[in-house]
Amino acid sequence: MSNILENANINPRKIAMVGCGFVGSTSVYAIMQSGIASEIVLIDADQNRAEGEAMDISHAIPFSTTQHIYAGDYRDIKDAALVIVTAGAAQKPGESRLDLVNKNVGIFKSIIPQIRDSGFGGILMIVSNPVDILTYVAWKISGFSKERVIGSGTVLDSARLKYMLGEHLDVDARNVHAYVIGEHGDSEIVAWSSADVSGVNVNQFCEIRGHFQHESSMKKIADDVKNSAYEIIEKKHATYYGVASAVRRIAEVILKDEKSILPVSSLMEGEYGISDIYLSMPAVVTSSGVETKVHIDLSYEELTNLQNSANTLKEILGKLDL
Ligand code: 6V0
Repeated sequence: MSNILENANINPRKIAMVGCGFVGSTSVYAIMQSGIASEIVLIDADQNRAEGEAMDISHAIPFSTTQHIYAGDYRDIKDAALVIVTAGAAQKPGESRLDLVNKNVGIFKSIIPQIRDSGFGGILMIVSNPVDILTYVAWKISGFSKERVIGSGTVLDSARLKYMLGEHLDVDARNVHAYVIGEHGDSEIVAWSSADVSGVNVNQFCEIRGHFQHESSMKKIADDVKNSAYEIIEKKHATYYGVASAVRRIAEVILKDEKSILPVSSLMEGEYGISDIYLSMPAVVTSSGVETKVHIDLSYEELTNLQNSANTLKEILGKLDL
């Protein structure tokens, strides 16, 4: 696959953020601190918000590396390597991600044509919820190739899983290799059968650390991962630090062409018997977007749950007027 970001019309270190609320602004802050971008443009329906966030974040530049951060509009994204969309309504306490669908599809019908018509040629990353549905909507409306349109998917959920497993096993979370796959939402699945800690099967590692109640522990950890957004929203009305770090990591992999494996949301084309829907499964991510899906072995129960997750999303997609 040719490297999209080698196109002479693209600045390979330029990022645009569409939506500068909690998630957008925190993600820009995380990206600014990492120093991976040389230019970040902030776009929001509330121009004052974009200007205020750009000013505030710019004042931290002397503590990072030189970069240009400013509020702009869709004319500024033509040469961006990466456009990230976090615009839209967020969950209120008690609301599921899927409850947001109609509001945010309406917002996407206004945003995505403007991104397409700007002449933008880079990678489009969707973060707004329900992320799998909205990534599919963005792909359809934009007409971009499937590789160029990705969702942040279960990168955040997988980080939550690694963190919680790390705590449970009293081991560095970076040595835990485990994925949440499927929908970023209520039907997500922990792929336990492929989970390991530095090459040691997760159940074996649990026993090394003195834990023997595998079934109840796995159920509790999977439930805690799934419910953590609800709990955080109940307590502080939004979640943004975790997702901003996930967005920063995906952006870094794309801009640096790292070829890292991340569970981003990508178009399913027959994998596990699922097609024509965006879902998360591990994939090799490069500066051209999703390059190769990484097929992990699933148990019968995990596979059935993944197919049910796909059916839930397909039902919702079927009701949308695209
Ligand atoms: P927020 O703080 O309300 O920010 C949303 C921003 O979008 C506001 O600044 C709005 O002005 C702006 N906006 C609305 N309509 C438009 C438009 N047409 N064009 C440009 N800007 C617009 O919400 P928050 O930042 O908390 O959440 C944003 C989205 O991210 C929501 O859909 C969340 O559900 C979603 N999240 C996704 C996560 C993930 O892992 N994928 C995690 C957390 C939140």
